Amino acid sequence: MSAVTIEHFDTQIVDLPTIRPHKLAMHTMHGQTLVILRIRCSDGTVGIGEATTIGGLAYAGESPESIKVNLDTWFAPLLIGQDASNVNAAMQRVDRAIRGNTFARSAVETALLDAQGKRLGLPLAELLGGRLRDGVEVAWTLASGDTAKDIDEAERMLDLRRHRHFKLKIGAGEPARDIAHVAAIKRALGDRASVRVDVNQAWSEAVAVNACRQLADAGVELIEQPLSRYDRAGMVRLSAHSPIPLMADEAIESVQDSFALAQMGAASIFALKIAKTGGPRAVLRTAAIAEAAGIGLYGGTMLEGSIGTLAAAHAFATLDKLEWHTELFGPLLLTEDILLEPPLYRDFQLLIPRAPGLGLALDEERLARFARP
Ligand code: MUC
Ligand code: MG
Repeated sequence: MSAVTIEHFDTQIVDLPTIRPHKLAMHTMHGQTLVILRIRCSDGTVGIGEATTIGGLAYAGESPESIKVNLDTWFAPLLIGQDASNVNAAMQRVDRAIRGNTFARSAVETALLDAQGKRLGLPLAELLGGRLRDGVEVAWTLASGDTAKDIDEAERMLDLRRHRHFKLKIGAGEPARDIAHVAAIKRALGDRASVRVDVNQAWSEAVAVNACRQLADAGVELIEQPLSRYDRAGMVRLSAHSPIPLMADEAIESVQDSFALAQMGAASIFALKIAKTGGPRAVLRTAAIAEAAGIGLYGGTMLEGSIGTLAAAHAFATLDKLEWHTELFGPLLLTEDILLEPPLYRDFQLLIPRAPGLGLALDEERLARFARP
C-alpha cells in the first residue's frame, strides 16, 4: 500500500455572534472567533480541526490571526508531503520544529486524527482507545454580569434539563460584591444545582485566603484559578488552607506544566483543555499525570465552536474518571452553528458521535457566510 500523504492546508477565520455578552475577569466577549483548519490528504480524505481562543490576545499567547498565519507559514510546509496515516510521526515532526503554539497544534492534531478516523472507519474516541461513556455531563457558565439575569438563565437551563452545574465568572469586580453575587445565586438554586466559580487569575493571595472561606460558606464547591498562573507557590499555600478544592486552569499551558503543578500540590483538580496542551491526544497525557497524582479531572473549554468541542468530547469520553464533568457548552453560546447537524445535548449531557473521525459535516453555506474575507 502506498503511503497516504498530507497534500494541503486550508485555514479560515470565522466570526460568529454570541447569544449574549460573556463577561470574564480579563475580557467581555461580544462574539467568538474560530480558526477552522482543513487538511486534505492524497487519498481524498479531509481532516477538520479548530483552534479557538478567547478575546484575541486577552486570554492566551495566540490570537486567531496569529494562529492562521502560523498554520499557513510554519505548520503547513512542515507537514505537506508527510505520511498522513501516522499521526504520532507527524506530531513528532511538529514537536521538533515548533515551540509553543498549542492552540494551532491542537487544530493540526485534531484534523490529522479526524482524517485518520475517516480513513479507518473509526470515531475519534475509538481511535484514542475506546469510549468509556456515550456522553459527558456539561456545566454552563453564568456570565451575563447581572445576578437576576444569571438566576433566570440557570432556572431556564434546569427546566430544559440542559445543565445542573453552573460556573460563575468572577474576579472583574470588588471581591465582596462578587461573593455576594455568587451567594445569591447559590441561595436561589439550592440543592438543585452545583455552583463553582472561575476567578481567571484576578485575586491576590491575601484576597483569596478570605474569599475561599466565604465561598465555601456560601455553598460553592470549587474555585478555579484564583491566582496568577505564575503563582504556583501561592496556589500550594492556598490549596492547603482552602476548605474547598482549587482547580488549575491557566496555570496549565503544557503537559510539563501539569507535571510541575502535580508535583508541588498546587491544585486538587485540573481543567483539561485540548487547546492548552496541543490536541486531543496531547490532553490525555495531562490527564494521565493528574490520575497518577490523585488529582480530579474536569473537561474544560476555550469556548470553541462545534468542531473543537466534539474533538475534546471524544478525548474526554475515553477517561476512566471525569469526577467534575465538563463545560463543553461552547456551541450553545453561539447563535449559529457551522455544522450541518449541531452537537446533540440531552439530559444534561453532550452525546459523543459514533460516525468516523469527529463525526461531523461542515455546513459550507453557513461557513462561507461567516468566514472573514
Ligand atoms: C475559562 O477560563 O475557563 C471556559 C468556560 C467559560 O465560560 O470561559 C472559559 C474559559
Ligand atoms: Mg477557567
